[in-house]
Amino acid sequence: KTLIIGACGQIGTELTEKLRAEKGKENVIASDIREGSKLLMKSGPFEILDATNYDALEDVIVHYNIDEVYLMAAMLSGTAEKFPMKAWDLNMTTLFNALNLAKDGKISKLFWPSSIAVFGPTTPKENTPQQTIMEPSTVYGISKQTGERWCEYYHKRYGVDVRSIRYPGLISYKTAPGGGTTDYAIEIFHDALKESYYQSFLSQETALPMMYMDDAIKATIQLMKTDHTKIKIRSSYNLGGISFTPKELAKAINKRIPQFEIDYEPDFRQAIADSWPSSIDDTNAQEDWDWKHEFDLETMVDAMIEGIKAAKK
Ligand code: VAH
Repeated sequence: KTLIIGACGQIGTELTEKLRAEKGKENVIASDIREGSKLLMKSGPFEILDATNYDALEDVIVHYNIDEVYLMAAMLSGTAEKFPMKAWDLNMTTLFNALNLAKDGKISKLFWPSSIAVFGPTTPKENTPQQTIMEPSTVYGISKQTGERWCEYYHKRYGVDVRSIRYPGLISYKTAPGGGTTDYAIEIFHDALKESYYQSFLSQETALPMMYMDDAIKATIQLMKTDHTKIKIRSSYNLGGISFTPKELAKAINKRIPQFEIDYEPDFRQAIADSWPSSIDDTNAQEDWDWKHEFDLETMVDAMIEGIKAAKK
């Protein structure tokens, strides 16, 4: 059986939906620190769980006979700058608890999300390679870089089957964004449809690596299904997707909503975005587990606008 920690989050919500559709809802236990959407709560087993508590996590693993875990709980880049020590504790303690349960044979497979936030201002910005300079300047990025080092250590030293992806900014409409720097690319759609206006907290030329959520979920499940002999990277795989600036995104939205207007008022998150790459090379994911993203900027914009309109009905 599968346990999703952080199932009510931006990725967790859609990951739970997809895994329940694939594995049967009784085989996928959703958990989070608080309850989630009505859809999620009524579509299968749910546990209130603080995964920083080892005993509480172990109880759920034993009670449901869990063998694989998706650890999706974390504090994202924007919020983590406001609460550095809380972010470090949440992001690292949950990872150590999951890694130690795997080391002790209590679970057989673990997915843990990293992020392009592991790269910093000294990293080459264009087509950032899998192995390169990594001097992250955010608490969130530091926690993800350190987490990658521990995942690789636990795999090499104890044979733990932990798999990871460096997600780019993820764009979706089914849950509210969770305190990230790339969240402008989500908020912009809701505001464009509500009031044909959006004030961007990033400047117009800030290019960032992005991906539509359907592609990110597909990649996550595809990596977890891949035969372990094909997995060459046990820190975390680069995942590229698309790359665009707020200006390019606004232009694509204007084609669908001609009256839409945008202003730019960069806030503290501009410095975070400036420290990240603008595009990512994911050749290793393509070669090791046949990764290929499907949504480009235009199809992502259509999917978001249609999705938000449908959800309003
Ligand atoms: C954030 N959405 O903005 C997350 C992600 C690459 C960005 O890690 O913090």
